Amino acid sequence: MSQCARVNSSCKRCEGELPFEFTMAFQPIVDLSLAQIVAYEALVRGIHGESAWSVISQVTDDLLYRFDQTCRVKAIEMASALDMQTDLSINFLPNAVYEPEACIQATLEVSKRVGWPTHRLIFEITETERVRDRQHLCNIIDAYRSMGFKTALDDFGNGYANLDLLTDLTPDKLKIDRELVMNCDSDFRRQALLNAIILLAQELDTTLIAEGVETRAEALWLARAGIVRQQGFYFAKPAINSLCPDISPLLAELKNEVESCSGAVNERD
Ligand SMILES: [Ca+2]
Repeated sequence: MSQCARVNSSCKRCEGELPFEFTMAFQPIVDLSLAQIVAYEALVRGIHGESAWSVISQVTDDLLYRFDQTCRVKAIEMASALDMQTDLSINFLPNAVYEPEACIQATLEVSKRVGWPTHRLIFEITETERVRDRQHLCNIIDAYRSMGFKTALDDFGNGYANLDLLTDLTPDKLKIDRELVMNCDSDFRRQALLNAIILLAQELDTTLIAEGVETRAEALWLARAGIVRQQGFYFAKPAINSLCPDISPLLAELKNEVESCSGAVNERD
């Protein structure tokens, strides 16, 4: 698993042209306690705005490493060109990394070239259900942390339980899947689960991010429960090769609404 194909500083697994083109869209992650955008997630898209799937379906096993590397480089180059001032969150497939130290070289090189500080990079660990070698994943996370990157566990609570990964891993952030977020303002079962996850995150000292927030009611319930970092269509859709329009009035309004409600609760106490 750990044999790197890098020979004389080039890697035959991950270097070379891909036989298809793609671009990146960026979707903001907001913090409602700050009323600010704190990060953008880079999402793969076709060059004419086609879905992520239309691109990813062309990635054969042979191209996996090259594709993963190209995504990182493209995301950092584009974020820099757009003058993004926040963190940048990049999805990564643990199975596309052989040797963390070697496979990160292209990322480090492009970060240096465009002047993107490594502490402003977050790697979202996706498709954890396909990770067969748990130790390999732990090694990647440890190596990334020692290099100054932040890590997030993606799609938490969806389908394959990745709850058990937390026995071995401590990511900086947990991204709660839309599956748990939808209708959280009115669904008491989801509220019970989310409240349990909030306690878990406090114990493990990890930051929660709710994904797939689509309504104001969901955003407010989550923020009042303590999940102030959120992402979803309610705030902004992913924008191809651009940052989202100014949403600061919306964020300020939500912050006020959350705070006025907490004040009311405190007064009752
Ligand atoms: Ca993600």
